[in-house]
Amino acid sequence: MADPVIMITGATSGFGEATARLFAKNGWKVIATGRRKERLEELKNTCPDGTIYPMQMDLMDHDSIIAGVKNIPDEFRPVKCLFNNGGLALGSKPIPDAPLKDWRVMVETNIMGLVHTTQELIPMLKQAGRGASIINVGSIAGRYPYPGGNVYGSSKAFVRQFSYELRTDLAGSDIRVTSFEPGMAKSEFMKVRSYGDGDANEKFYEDVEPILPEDVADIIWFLATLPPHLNVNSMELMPLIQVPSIPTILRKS
Ligand code: NDP
Ligand code: 8X3
Repeated sequence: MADPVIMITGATSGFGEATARLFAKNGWKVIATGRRKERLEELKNTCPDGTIYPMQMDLMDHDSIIAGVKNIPDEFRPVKCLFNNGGLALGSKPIPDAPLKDWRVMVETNIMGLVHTTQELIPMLKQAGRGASIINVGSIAGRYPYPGGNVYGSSKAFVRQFSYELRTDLAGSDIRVTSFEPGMAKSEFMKVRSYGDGDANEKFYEDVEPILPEDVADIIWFLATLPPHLNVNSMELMPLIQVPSIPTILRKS
């Protein structure tokens, strides 16, 4: 039987890269996507031969998604698991100081990129048959608001609801759908959020034990290889050092 195939958006860093490496090591083929071509090539060159198909693709550019999917070679078809992971937060300013252009990028990437990729992949996932799955990366930010979370958190709330809508519309097919919602995790997430400030990234994760990309990879492996009659609808994951707390009270004094 042919090796199963996973397509991962945002495989150039963080969760996506760690997941690509784990699946490639465990005998899957991986369609690894992202904008940074040199990182995709590096991934290909450091994983077992023939396991990685690098696909340069911009989630904000619908045409690049269509072209990328159209050009997937036969040996990487059909896709059995779509890991909709690529995304970002930009900035931490509260409303109304946050720049509209950052909001636009988050909506275009986290919402429209995910929707377009899903739409393009569904025919192939149907072909893959029993055991196929879509795993969407939401966030605890989509459930618990925090100052400055505004459009980022809202985009991730969309991901959770869209996952449930997808599951409903795909009922009767073999495709499982999961909304995976992690909390604080160490990747390049804060570097991107702070417009490229690597020091801010390091500082953010000082003195805490966050989720690691390899932890996420293990969970994606668990979800993608569950028996085909099971569907995890949503999974919220926090590091032990992060707690969901009671809503904030603003006292008069
Ligand atoms: P990283 O910044 O390390 O990785 C983000 C990935 O998304 C990169 O591979 C990047 O690739 C890709 N990406 C971003 N924008 C685009 C785009 N326009 N087109 C294609 N790819 C894009 O962060 P994480 O690994 O932490 O983030 C992965 C997902 O997890 C995101 O959706 C994030 O919102 C979510 N998340 C992160 C948490 C955390 O605390 N780290 C917690 C909860 C959710 P490239 O730049 O090469 O295009
Ligand atoms: C990333 C987690 O809480 O930093 O989605 O927004 S959080």
